[in-house]
Amino acid sequence: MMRKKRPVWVPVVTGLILKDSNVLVGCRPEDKNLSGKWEFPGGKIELNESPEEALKRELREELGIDAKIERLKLVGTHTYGETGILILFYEVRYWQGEPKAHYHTHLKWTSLEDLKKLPLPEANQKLLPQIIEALKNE
Ligand code: DGT
Repeated sequence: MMRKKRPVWVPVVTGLILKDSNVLVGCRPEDKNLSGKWEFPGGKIELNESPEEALKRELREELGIDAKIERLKLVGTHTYGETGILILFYEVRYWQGEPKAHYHTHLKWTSLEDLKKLPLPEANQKLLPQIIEALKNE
């Protein structure tokens, strides 16, 4: 009997890092999938990590900051080919250190208006109205 293939889901955490009314985005490096797209810093949750621990680690590795991970603002799903991603967006308003591009090619602080004009990963593009709504209420 044919068995149905088990779907593959990848859990991803990202930070909505806020300063005044701007949010921090980073441009994905050349050698990665989705290169040249502007994303919210973050990455995959490793085994034995809580989502908050994973995001704290990613923000340390990618930006060199020690961040306080606050509320879960939004959760979304997206499918890239055969793989599903479950993406969790956390609010980050406080951190120590100055964000530096250790992983991304560039970082920038962008207004919600300008966020709409940037090339974003499909998963973010799709959720943009909800992301903007979540950030507006800050
Ligand atoms: P790797 O090299 O296997 O660790 O994977 P990367 O570096 O391509 O991906 P990583 O660790 O940033 O994982 C995030 C995955 O989620 C990646 O496939 C891209 C996708 N993604 C979609 N939207 C976003 C976003 O806003 N931020 C981040 N960090 N990833 C996003």
